[in-house]
Amino acid sequence: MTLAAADIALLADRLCEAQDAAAPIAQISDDYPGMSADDGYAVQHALTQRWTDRGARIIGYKAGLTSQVKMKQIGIDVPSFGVLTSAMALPENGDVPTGELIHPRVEAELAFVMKDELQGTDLSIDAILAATDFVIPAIEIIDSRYQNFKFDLASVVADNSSGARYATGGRPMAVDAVDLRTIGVVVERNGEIVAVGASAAVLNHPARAVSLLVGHLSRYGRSLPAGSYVMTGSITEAIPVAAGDSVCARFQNMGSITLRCV
Ligand code: OOG
Ligand code: MG
Repeated sequence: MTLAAADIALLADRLCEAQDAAAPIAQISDDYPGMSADDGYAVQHALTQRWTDRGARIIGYKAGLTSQVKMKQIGIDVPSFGVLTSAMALPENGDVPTGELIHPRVEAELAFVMKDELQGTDLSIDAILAATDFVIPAIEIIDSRYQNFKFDLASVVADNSSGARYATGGRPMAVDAVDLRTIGVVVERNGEIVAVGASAAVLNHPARAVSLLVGHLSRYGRSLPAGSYVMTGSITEAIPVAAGDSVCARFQNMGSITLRCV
């Protein structure tokens, strides 16, 4: 199915309003059952334009559903991509504004900062690493705009792959200073360990998520610009948080990020 331009605009408005009001809606494919993932990305694109029209800048991109635990948690076995804007960035060790969110969940991820522009499909891990400036620990706060965090692929990509906020912290590392497959991660909520994982959980190597993202952008005639900040997907299952919680993601040899939910 290919959505009409008027429907794309209407759905982007619906998602934009749900996010602004922190009020959940039914997944949009309920009203458009034949909707494809491409339709979802068309809605995401229109949604992104609403944000940039308001003055947000695109800082980079996120890949999601790149680990088995996440695919199982959500019930979708295809990676989904989204944009990261300046309006979503939280300061290091900052506050998560839960009043602006519906049902936030926290994810521990590795982020890549790119030094060269990339385009093309099936780029090798070596090609991705050669174009990477450094990697750094990250936390993503996802927040589906859909009731009960329930959605199919078309609906979640339309909703910018549940992207809501993100924070970066810890130590930046050159790609040849670490084995990017074996970084252990521990997620704590209020001092209690709630998830553990290792970075190979992301497609056996998180650089593969960057390669898939570049392939995705290339399909739409775009590229991954130099300087982009790329989140590669949660290493563990996502952890629900509420006001009053403190969360900490510890990355082996790379430091930690702590956020307070207010
Ligand atoms: C979709 C976004 C998943 C990740 O890191 O796997 C994601 C969702 O789970 O709502 O960001
Ligand atoms: Mg994520």
